[in-house]
Amino acid sequence: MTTRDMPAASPAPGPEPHAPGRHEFGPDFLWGCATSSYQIEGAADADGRVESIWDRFAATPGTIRDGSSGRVACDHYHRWPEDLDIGRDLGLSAYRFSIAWPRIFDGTSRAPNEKGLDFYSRLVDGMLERGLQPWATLYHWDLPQWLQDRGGWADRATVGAFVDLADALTRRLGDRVKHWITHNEPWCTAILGNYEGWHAPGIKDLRTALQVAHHVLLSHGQAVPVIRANVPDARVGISLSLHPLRPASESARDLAAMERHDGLRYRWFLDPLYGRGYPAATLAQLGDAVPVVLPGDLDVIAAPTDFLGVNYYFPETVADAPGHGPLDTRILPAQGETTAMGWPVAPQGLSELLARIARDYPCGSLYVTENGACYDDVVADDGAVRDVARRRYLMRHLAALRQAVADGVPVRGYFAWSLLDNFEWAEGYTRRFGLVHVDYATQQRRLKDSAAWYRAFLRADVD
Ligand code: IFM
Repeated sequence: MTTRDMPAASPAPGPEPHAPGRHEFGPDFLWGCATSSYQIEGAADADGRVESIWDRFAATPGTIRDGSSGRVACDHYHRWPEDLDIGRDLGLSAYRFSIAWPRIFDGTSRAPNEKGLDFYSRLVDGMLERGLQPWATLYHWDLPQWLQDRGGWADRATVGAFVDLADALTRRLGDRVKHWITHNEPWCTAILGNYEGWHAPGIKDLRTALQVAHHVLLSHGQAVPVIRANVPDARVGISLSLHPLRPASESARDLAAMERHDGLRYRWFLDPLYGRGYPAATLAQLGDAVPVVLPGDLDVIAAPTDFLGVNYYFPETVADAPGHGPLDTRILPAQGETTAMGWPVAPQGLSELLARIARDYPCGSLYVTENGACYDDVVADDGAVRDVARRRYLMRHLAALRQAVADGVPVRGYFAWSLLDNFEWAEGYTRRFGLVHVDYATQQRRLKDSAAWYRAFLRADVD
C-alpha cells in the first residue's frame, strides 16, 4: 500500500458503535484470524529452512523502519501450541496461515524438505484438535532467495517452482486441509516489491513488476488443477488486496484518473482471473511496460475457482497527477479518522467493495481473508491493553459486513488481521495489528480488549 507518508492515527470519536450479533450472520458463517509465515514464525535457520527474499532485504540497511527482521518474530515456530490455544479460546472456527516456501525447497534437491512439511503437518493437526478449520495460503511473500537469484517471479521458471510447492503441500496436507489460497495480494508482490521497491526484493522497475504480476497469476492458474487433483474435495481461491475508489473531485480529469487507477489496481487482477484478459485501456496506457503473455496463458489464469478472498483495509482517493506513477495518478493522503498507519477508517467501504465484486464477477463465495487496524497499543500497569479504537474498528466493520450479507452479497466468512502483533514488513515491529499483544522481549502474549470483544461476539451463541 502506498500510504507510507500519511499522518499518524487520529482517534475514533463518537458514541459506542452498534455491533451486530454473531447469530445475524447465520450458523455456517466462518469466523477466523489470519497470520503469515514470515511475519510470525521466526526460527529462520530451523530444520533446513533457507534464506528468503525478506531475510536478504531486511539485512540491507535502510529497508526496515526499525532495522529489524523476521528472524525471531513471534517465535511461532516453537510457540504455535500456545497460539492455537488462544485461537480456540477466542472461539474461532477457522485459522488462516501461510507456508514458508524456504522451509520446503532449498534449491539443491528436487525433493521437499520433510522437516518443513512435518512442521506444517503438526500445525494442521494442532488446528484440527482445537476445532479450527485450516485455511492454507501457499504464498505470502517469502520467496526463497535462491529463486530470486535465478530471476524470481520475473522469470517464468518460478511458475513451475510454485506448482511444485503446491503439489508437495497438497499431497502432504490435503487429507486434512481443504481450503487453499494460492497467493496473498499479488499486487503487493508485484508493485510493492518490484516497482516501488519498498518490499523485498526491492526492485524499482515497472516492466519487471508487471511481468511478476503476470507470472504470479499464471502460477495461480497452473496450481489450481494440481491442488484439485491432489485434494478432490478442495475449495480453492486467491486473496486480493482491494480498495474502493473515490475521485479527488468530480472534475473530468480526476474521474478519468480514478478509472486509470482502477485499471491497474483492481481490474488488472480480477479481469484475467475471471476470463476477461487484461483491461485493454490499461494495456494501452502502460505502453512498453506490458508483460510478455504467451498463447494460452490467459486461459490458464482463468481456471475456475471456488471463492475469492478479499483483503480490505481502506478506500483510496485518486487524483489526476501528470508525471506521477505509471498512469499519472496519485493517492491523496487520508482525511478524517485514520489508524496508526495513516489509513482511513471507512467501514462502509467494505460493504461497497464486496457488493461491487459480487456484481461484476462470477466469483462464487467471497471471504474477507484480512481486515484489521494498527494502533499504538500500550500495556497498562495492570497488564491490560485497552485498544478501544481497534475494538470499535472491529465492531464497525462487522456491522458493514452484516450489511453486505443483508444485501445478498455471497460473503461467507471473515478473518481478522491479525491474531498476533507481528513483523509488519518495511515497518518492522513499529506497527501492531494484533488482537493479541506480543512482548517481543519476552514473547509474552496478552489478549487486548479487542480480542476480548471478539471472543464475546464469537461465544455469544454458545455461552
Ligand atoms: O501485514 C499485512 C499482511 O501481510 C498483508 N495485508 C496487509 C497487512 C497489513 O499491512
